[in-house]
Amino acid sequence: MNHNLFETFAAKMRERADANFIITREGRYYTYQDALRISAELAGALTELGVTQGARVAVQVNKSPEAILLYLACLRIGGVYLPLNTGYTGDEIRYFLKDAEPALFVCQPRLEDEAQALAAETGCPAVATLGTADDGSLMEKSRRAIPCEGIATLGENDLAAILYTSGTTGRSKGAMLTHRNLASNAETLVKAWHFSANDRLIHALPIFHTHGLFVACNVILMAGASMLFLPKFDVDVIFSELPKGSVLMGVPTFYTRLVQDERLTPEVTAHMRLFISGSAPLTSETHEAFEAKTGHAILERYGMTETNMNISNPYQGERRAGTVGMPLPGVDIRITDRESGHEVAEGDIGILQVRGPNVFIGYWRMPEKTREELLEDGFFITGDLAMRDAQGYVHIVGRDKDLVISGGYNVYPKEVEQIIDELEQVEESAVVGLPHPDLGEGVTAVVVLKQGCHVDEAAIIGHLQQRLAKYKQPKQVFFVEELPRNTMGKVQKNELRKRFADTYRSA
Ligand code: MLC
Ligand code: AMP
Repeated sequence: MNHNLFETFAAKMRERADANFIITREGRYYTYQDALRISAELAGALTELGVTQGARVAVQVNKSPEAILLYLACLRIGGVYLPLNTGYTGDEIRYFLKDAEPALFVCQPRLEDEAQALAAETGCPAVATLGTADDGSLMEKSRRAIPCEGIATLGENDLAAILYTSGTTGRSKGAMLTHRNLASNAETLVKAWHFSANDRLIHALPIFHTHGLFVACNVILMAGASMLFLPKFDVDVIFSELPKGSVLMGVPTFYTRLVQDERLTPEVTAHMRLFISGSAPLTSETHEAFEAKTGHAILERYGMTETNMNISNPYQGERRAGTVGMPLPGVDIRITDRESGHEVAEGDIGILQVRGPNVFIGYWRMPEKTREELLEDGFFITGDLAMRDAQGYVHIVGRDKDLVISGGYNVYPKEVEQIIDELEQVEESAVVGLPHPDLGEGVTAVVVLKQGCHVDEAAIIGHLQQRLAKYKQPKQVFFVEELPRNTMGKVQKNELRKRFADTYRSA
C-alpha cells in the first residue's frame, strides 16, 4: 500500500479523469480531471499564503465541493488539514487556533472580520475565505496562482489531518492522523463494503468529522466513484435523490427519521445497494423497521476519530441488529476488565481496545494524554464498553467515558458543566445524556443552586450560548437540591439518568 494518500488518490483520479467526482443538486459538478487541476491551483494558493509541509490549515467553512478540493490541495503539499465544526463559537475557535498554531485559517466569507480578529489574537499569520459557490478569496487566489502540480514526498508517519475531539477534562484534544492511517482505512473500507467506480454516494453528512470527511470522501476517492453533495440531511431531499444513488452513509438519526416517513418503500430504495450507519448506536428497532419497510438490512459499523473505522457488519453474511459486527481486516481488538486489565471471557463486558494501521499516532502536543490512552503495544483504549458474542459479533453496550452522543455529535459533559458552574448562583452541576427519540441522546443539565440564589433555565442557556456550539447546549435544565453521590463522593450520573429518563420520551 502507498501510504501517501494524495498519490493514491491521484492515480485513481487520472484513471477516472472524465468521470464525475462531486455533483450538487443545482447541477454543479467536478470531474476527477477538474479535481486534479483545481487541487493543484489551490495548492499553489496555499503555498503563496505560507502553508508548507507539516503546517496546519484550520478550516471552518460551510459544506461545498470546493471545501473537499481544499482538503485535497492540503494533502497534495503535505499540509495538515484541520476541519472545524461550523457551529463552534468564537471562544471555541480561539482555543483551536491557539493550540494548533495553524499557518492559515480559512473561514466563511461572512465571518471574515471575526476570523481576522481571532487570527490576530492567536498569532495565526494568514486568513482566507471560502464560500459555497466557488467563491471567496481562496478560490480567487487559486485562479491566479502558479499551480502546484507536484505531490509532497512523505514518510509514513507524516500527518494528513488533526481532528479535535472534546476532552473529558474539558480541554479538546487534537487527534493526529497520518497519511497511512487514512489510506489504509479507506482501502480496507472500499474492499469490505464492495465500493466500485459505479457507486454514487448520497452525501448528507457534515464534512468536518471522520464520518463525512474520511469514511465518505476518502472511500469515494479511493474507488473513483462519485458523490451527490447535499448541504445537510433533509428527509424530503433524500427521498427525491434515493432513486439516483447507490449508497447512503448516515448517523442513526438519519434512519430514525427515514423510518418514520411513509415514503420509505422497497420501490424508492430499489436502486440503492447499501445503507451504512455509524457514529452512535443504531437501535435494533430502527434496524428491523428499516428492513421491514425496504428489504435492506442497514450495515452498522463502529469507529472513532482517533482510530477511523474498526469494526463492521459484513457486506455478505448476516448484518446483525444491535451489533457492530466483526473487526475489519488488519484491526485487532481486545476487550479488557477495567480493574485487572485482563481480557474478559466471550460474552462478558469490558473496555474495548483496538490496534491497527488505522489507529492515530497520538494527541497533538499532549504526550501524557497520549500515553494514558495509546498503550505501548499499540492498542488504543476506546473508552467504549463492549461484548463479543459466540459468533464473533461485537456489541457496543455502553461507555466507560463520560460522553453524550447527540445526533452523532460528541458532547463531553465536563466542558458544559465547567461553564454552568461559572455562574455565581450555581453550586454545582451534572450534565447527562437522556434517551431522545430523534437524537439518540439529549444533552441535559441538572443544577444545584447556592442557598438563597435563584437563576432559571433561560439564564443558564443564555450563559452557554456565547461559549458553546448549539449542539452542546442542554435541551433541558433541571434544578435539584443536591446531586446523588456514592460513598466516595462521586456524582452518580446513572441515578440522574434513571430519574430523568422519560424527559424526551414524547418529544
Ligand atoms: C442540530 N441540532 C442539534 C444537532 N444537530 N442539537 C443537538 N444535537 C445535534 N446533533 C440543533 C440545531 O442547531 C437546531 O437548533 C435544532 O437542533 C434542530 O435542528 P434540526 O434541523 O433538527 O437538525 P438537523 O440539521 O436536522 O441536524 C440533525 C442531524 C445533524 C442529526 C442531521 O446533527 C447531523 O448531520 N449529524 C451528524 C453528525 C456527524 O457527522 N457525526 C459524525 C462524527 S464522527 P435551533 O435552535 O437552531 O433550531 C464519529 C466517528 C464515527 O463519530 O464513528 O463516525
Ligand atoms: P468521535 O469521538 O466523534 O469519533 O465518536 C466516537 C464514538 O462514537 C465512539 O467511541 C463510540 O462511543 C461512538 N460510536 C461510533 N460508532 C458507533 C456505533 N456503531 N455504535 C455505538 N457507538 C458508536
